[in-house]
Amino acid sequence: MAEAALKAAGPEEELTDGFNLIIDALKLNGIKNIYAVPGIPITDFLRMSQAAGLRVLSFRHEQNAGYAASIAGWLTKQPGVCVTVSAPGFLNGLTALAHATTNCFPMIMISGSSEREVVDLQQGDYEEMDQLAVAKTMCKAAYRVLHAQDIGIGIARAIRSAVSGRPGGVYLDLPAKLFGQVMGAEAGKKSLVKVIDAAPAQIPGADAIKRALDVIKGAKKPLIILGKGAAYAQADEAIKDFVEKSGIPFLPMSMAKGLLPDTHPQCAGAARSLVLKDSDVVIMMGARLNWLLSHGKGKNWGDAPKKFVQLDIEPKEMDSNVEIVAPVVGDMGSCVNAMLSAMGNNFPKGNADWMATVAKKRDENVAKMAPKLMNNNVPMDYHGALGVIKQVIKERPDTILVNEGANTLDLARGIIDIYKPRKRIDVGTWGIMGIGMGYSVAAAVETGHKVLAVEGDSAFGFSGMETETIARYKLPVCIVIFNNDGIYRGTDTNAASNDPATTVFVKGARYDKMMEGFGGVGVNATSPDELRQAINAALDSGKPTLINAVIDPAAGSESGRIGNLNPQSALKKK
Ligand code: ADP
Ligand code: TPW
Ligand code: MG
Repeated sequence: MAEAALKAAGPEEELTDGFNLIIDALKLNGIKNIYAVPGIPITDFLRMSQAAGLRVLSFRHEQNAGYAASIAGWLTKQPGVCVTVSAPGFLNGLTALAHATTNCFPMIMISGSSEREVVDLQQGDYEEMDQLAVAKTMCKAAYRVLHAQDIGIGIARAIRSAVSGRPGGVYLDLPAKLFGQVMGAEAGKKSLVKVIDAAPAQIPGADAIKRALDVIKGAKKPLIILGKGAAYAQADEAIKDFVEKSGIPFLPMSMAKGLLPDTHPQCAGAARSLVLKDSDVVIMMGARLNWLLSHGKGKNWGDAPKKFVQLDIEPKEMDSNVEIVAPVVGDMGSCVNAMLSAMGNNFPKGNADWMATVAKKRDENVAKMAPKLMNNNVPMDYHGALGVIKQVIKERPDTILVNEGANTLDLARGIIDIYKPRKRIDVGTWGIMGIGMGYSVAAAVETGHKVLAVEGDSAFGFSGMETETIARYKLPVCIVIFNNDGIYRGTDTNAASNDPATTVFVKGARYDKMMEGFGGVGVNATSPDELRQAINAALDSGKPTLINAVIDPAAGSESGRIGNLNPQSALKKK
């Protein structure tokens, strides 16, 4: 093939090849960063990408590179790109591709693959696997490119599929032979496609807007729920206007925190149980009625009859769990702007009594929590340590907070206020452990802001080797490990043998030594004061830092706030 192309091109014509065409196609479409792990057949591709001015972040494990790409997509509205080797590298990246799809993050995973003719006859090629078939079930779209002249179209399709409509993960399969395929440079250039209007506005119908506003007008106790789809849309001003003009209390889902500040007078974050129970009209904005919201029914939602309005780009999301009386389908910016203009200037401003009831409950709960956050206990409990971090973020609201764990996640989500949009990134729809270091790398690279990763000791372990990646690229990331010697608690025992219990780790482990080993800063913090000093020093210097925050092993509870989801054995011995 390469020889035929060489001949066809003629001896004096300038040539290009698969390697260069992929790089040119990505650059033409504004891709700046690639998250990857090198190896056959993509080692040279990554070298050439770096030489051509793309930033290549080389990871220690594909899952972390994939998580980085997925969150890069959510933070920027451009597909995050992850590149892996064949079979095992591909499979390592697949969890992240599925995660991107589940969370509605635009991402493209590009994997090198073995030759079709050998794979299809199952003749045992190096890292042989029918990757396209495997990937198809886990992503929004999957494509394979076999000819150099199709690279432009292949990448264009991948980009458009990732970002248009409901965003998601896309797989692009590139067999090893493609990289070296040669064609005339001129024809190659012409074959590239710059994607025009990759995520077209989706304008909701005027009737849908009127229907929604009529329902809202009839509400006595309305509630707005903001989800990570609303934060993704980057329609921050319009959403703020809508919330304020309507006077309705809002409840932010985890990654929508900061879309409006958690300290906003209409924020109902600390009155969650009350607003879910007592509201009569619920306006879902870029949030799904999945398990995180008890599917919109059951005891958390109380007995009062409810009507749901839903703004979402995905028509199939409507009526997924409960009846949606007013579906508004479109992109969030278009939906909210249409609502705002139809509201005009005389739209009734909420129900002041209801807002006051919500605010009172919120303020009571915040006041009840305040003294716990000031405690100076040694060993630290979650509240003492999180009180420090709450204050740090208040003073440094541009910092991006990465958060995973069980108690470490649930308590941090409730306690740490976020002040600006897209400053909190976490375990997402699956409650997945392992996003921490990949997210930290991408957050630093894509935004240029400092990153504070608050990690359970177990959660950290899933991506901990990327501490080296953070040190190698000298990224301004401060990792705080809430080290309670284990999963949920460090106090379990095993009476049956000398093996440790399944939820406990090495007692008194010193994770800070890992970062020291890679030339970064490591600190062992045993009190809230030490923790405060160490975090502030890290965020001032921007040096890669890992703080081992020693937490009382008895402080946490099983599964954090979701222990009720654990199945119980009726036969369990006491
Ligand atoms: P959360 O976990 O914060 O509740 P979900 O991930 O469950 O949020 O829901 C996000 C929703 O946002 C999805 O239903 C998705 O279709 C929707 N969405 C994503 N992007 C947009 C957009 N640009 N405009 C409108 N809706 C969007
Ligand atoms: C990919 C199951 C949920 S939370 C958790 C695990 C293993 C760790 C909790 O311990 P940690 O936090 O991080 O030390 P803390 O403060 O409560 O002690 N595998 C995957 N995802 C999930 N969610 C799990 C396992 C799990
Ligand atoms: Mg722990």
